[in-house]
Formats: sequence, structure tokens, C-alpha cells
Amino acid sequence: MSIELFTAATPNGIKASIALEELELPYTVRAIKLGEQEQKEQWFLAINPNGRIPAIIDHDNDDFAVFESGAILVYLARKAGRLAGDGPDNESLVMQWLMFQMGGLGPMMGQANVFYRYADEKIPYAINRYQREARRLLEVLDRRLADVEYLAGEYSIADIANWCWARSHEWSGVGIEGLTHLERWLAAVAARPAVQRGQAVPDSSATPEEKSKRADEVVASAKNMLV
Ligand SMILES: N[C@@H](CCC(=O)N[C@@H](CS)C(=O)NCC(=O)O)C(=O)O
Repeated sequence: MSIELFTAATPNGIKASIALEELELPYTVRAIKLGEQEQKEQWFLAINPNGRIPAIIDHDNDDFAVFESGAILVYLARKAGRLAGDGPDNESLVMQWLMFQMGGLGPMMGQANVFYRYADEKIPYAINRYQREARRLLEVLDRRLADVEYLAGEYSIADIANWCWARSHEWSGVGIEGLTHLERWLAAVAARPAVQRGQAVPDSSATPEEKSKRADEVVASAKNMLV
């Protein structure tokens, strides 16, 4: 018995596998074919009514299902008793930076990807709007990381969530020139062995290097997903 992870090689997907690796929780992987809309099939909607990855089923907890990557990170961290902060104030800090990613960085970079990379119609206002907002949010991270090593002080699920998006800034067409603290943190998180294992689940095609090598294929698959 273990945790079953439903995922794909995307920023939200690898948050869950990185957390599982960091927390050393046993898990099995079911790769979901987003380009074929497998995430909208009835069997999957019973696990995640929102029809998106990632999702997990905890077979050690009466087949309890969790969707939304932020909720998955919190569930896993609480289950393992690590990476969700220590004491009420620190737990709040983890939650603040996790919510910052879930409500800000992820959605803005996601929309930058749509308008800059995937849309056939290139709308300058939309591209600028999302790229500028993504850059602003990366600057917020940079200012925070000027004062602390990791977002909540100690390494936590807030770093995992933000790193999974921030590292693909180039894919969104957003530069990080001058954001030296962000660069330091991006490299520190990338160097963690569990992060390296987790980012290769279900395959390594979500890495920035792989994405730019296979850009046409990634764009074609994303277009299928956006129908
Ligand atoms: N807020 C959700 C977003 C999940 C999400 O957008 N997942 C994307 C991949 S990164 C997806 O499944 N897309 C498929 C679709 O839109 O049909 C979370 O954080 O779990």
C-alpha cells in the first residue's frame, strides 16, 4: 500500500513528485496523457472533479483522494511531519508563500505561457500583462530571498511550489536579469537530490532544457490540452 500519484511532466505535476521524494513517502505513478484529455475522463473526475493534474490517492488512508497541488503538498508534509513549518508562526509563513505561488506565480506564468507560447493569435496586451506580472512576482521572491535562505526560513513545501514555476521563467518569456537572490535559490533547490529525482517524474520532459529542445512538440501538446 502506498500513495498513488496521477501526474504529468508539468510545473504543477512535479511539485507532488518532488515532495514525495523529499519526504521519502513510498508512491506509485500513473502518468496522465494531458494531450489526449485523459484528465477529463469520468474515472479521473471521480478523483479530481477539476479534471487536472496532479492528484493523489492515499491507499494507506482509506483511499483518501487529494487534488490541487498546494493541498497535496500540505497533506503530504503533514503526513510525514516535515517541510510544513515548525510552530504556528513558521507554519503561517510556509502557508503564505505557498498561497503566493498558488494564487499568483503559477496562474500568471501559466497565462504568460498560453498567450506567449501556445495561442495562435498573439495579443500584445495579454502577453505584456502576464509577463510583467510574472516578472513582478519573481521580484517579490527575489526581495524575500535577499533576507532569508529559503522562503519560510528553513526549506519547505513553499520552496518546492515556487521553484517548480520560477525555474521555467524562460518558457514564459520572462527574464530574471538582476535577480541574484532568486538565482542563488533556484540553484540551491535544483541541487537537492530529491528535487532532481522528483522533477524527472513521470519523465524528464518538464525540465527547462528538455522543453526548449522539444519546443514544437510541447506547444502542440499544450494546444490539444487547451481545446
Ligand atoms: N490549481 C491546480 C492547477 C492544476 C493544473 O492546471 N494542471 C495542469 C497541468 S500543470 C493540467 O492538468 N492541465 C490540463 C487541463 O487543463 O486540462 C493545481 O495547482 O493543482
